[in-house]
Amino acid sequence: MADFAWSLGSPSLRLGVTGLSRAGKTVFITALIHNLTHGGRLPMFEPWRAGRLLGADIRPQLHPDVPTFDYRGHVRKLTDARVWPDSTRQISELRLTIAYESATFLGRSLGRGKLDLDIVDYPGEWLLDLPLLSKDYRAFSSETLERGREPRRTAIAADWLAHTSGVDPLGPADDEAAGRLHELFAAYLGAARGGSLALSMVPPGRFLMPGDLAGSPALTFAPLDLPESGEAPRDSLWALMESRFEAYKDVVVRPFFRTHFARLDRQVVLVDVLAALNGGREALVDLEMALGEILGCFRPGRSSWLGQVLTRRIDRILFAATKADHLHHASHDRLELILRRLTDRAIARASFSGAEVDVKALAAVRATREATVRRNGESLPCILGVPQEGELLDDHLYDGKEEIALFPGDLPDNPQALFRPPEAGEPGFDALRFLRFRPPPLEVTAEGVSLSLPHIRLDRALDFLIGDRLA
Ligand SMILES: Nc1nc2c(ncn2[C@@H]2O[C@H](COP(=O)(O)OP(=O)(O)OP(=O)(O)O)[C@@H](O)[C@H]2O)c(=O)[nH]1
Ligand SMILES: [Mg+2]
Repeated sequence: MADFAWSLGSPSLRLGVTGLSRAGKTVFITALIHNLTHGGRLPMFEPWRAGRLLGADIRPQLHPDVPTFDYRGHVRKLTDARVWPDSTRQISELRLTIAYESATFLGRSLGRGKLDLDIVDYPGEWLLDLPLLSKDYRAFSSETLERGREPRRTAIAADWLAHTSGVDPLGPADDEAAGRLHELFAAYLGAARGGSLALSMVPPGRFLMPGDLAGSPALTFAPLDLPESGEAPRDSLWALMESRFEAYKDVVVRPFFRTHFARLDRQVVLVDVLAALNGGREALVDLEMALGEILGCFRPGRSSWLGQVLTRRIDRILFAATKADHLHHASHDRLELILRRLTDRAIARASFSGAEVDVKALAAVRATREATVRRNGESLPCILGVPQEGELLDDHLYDGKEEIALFPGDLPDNPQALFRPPEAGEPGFDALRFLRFRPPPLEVTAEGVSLSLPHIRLDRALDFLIGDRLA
């Protein structure tokens, strides 16, 4: 009923901005709003090119009990302090009302067109919980322990695994024991996500970003080494952990997805391919697995929980490799190819029936410029920018002030090469190095007007995601 009543208002479009943590969701949403409200340069966005875009305003969002996306705060940080927004800790929402002139005679005769664009921002870690919904505690435990025993994870998982193997699942339901196990497990997840490993498969997501639920029983569980068969005896540690795992799904995970994902019309899936490339082959394979599991949950129909909950059909999905400004534009096609390779299987398996799918490399905020540098008689396509304070390259620590020209390395023509060990003579991952740059200074015109945030292909993304709804 609510959905029906809602659809009676002015035309609206709910855009899902999906992505793992640090993929670039908050920056993407901020840049999108900034460009639409500040007359950004969007030549590949048809309504802009045709001069039909009349303006955009931020309006109160749909859910009165959800915080408003702190657009102004984020812009201030980006443009005044030239620092990126902090990692998102809670959900927020925003409605942007876009005014346009219709492209058709009939449309124009009906007056100005209006589209309400609803966007939600949330901590990317929470997305990792979607695949948990189809798993029971036994499956969660065995998968998680198995993953922890993989060679790349052994060093960081050692303490937690050693402690787990000394715990008897059939022992008494001891709250303190559960707490200790949880602590070690959460520390392991944090280490897998952070540091140089940059792994993606680190559920449950709220363990990394608990928000105000920190310390609650629903967030105080961990996997156990369970007997091959049988059920949890009453009052056992196993039963306690199992009930908390189920509570986590029921009271934490499902309500979030039901409220904020069920009505999506369009979706942009942001993927930080470059961070995975920095992390090496294992990080890339891990990212592929995480994307596969998550996208599988969007499969329409009865076979997945989310599929049953989706009340609208998502008819367009854009997969975007973010932060393309870390590369010279000559490499953007290759970046797109890698993303295609990363998501191909997931897209095929999820069979987004009928949805139009596109893949693009973009930068919501372009932090670099391009230059060609000659070195040893060779021309290298470089990028110019100010590395963030604390970035390290070849033992040089950057102070956040110095501008440099960087040749980040060549991406392979054939993305397949990244997913298997390199052959003789082939450059490995080590040849690639991406630094994080500070947001760019805003250009000011001779009249003293500051221009909107520069971007790469944000206009194409907009055209695909909402262009047809402004026709
Ligand atoms: N150069 C460049 N860096 C970007 C861009 N977008 C994001 N980044 C970098 O990526 C980081 C993460 O971006 P966010 O938008 O905060 O990522 P998020 O998906 O909201 O992350 P969570 O809130 O942790 O889920 C930023 O701090 C920037 O360092 C971009 O367009 N260009
Ligand atoms: Mg964020």
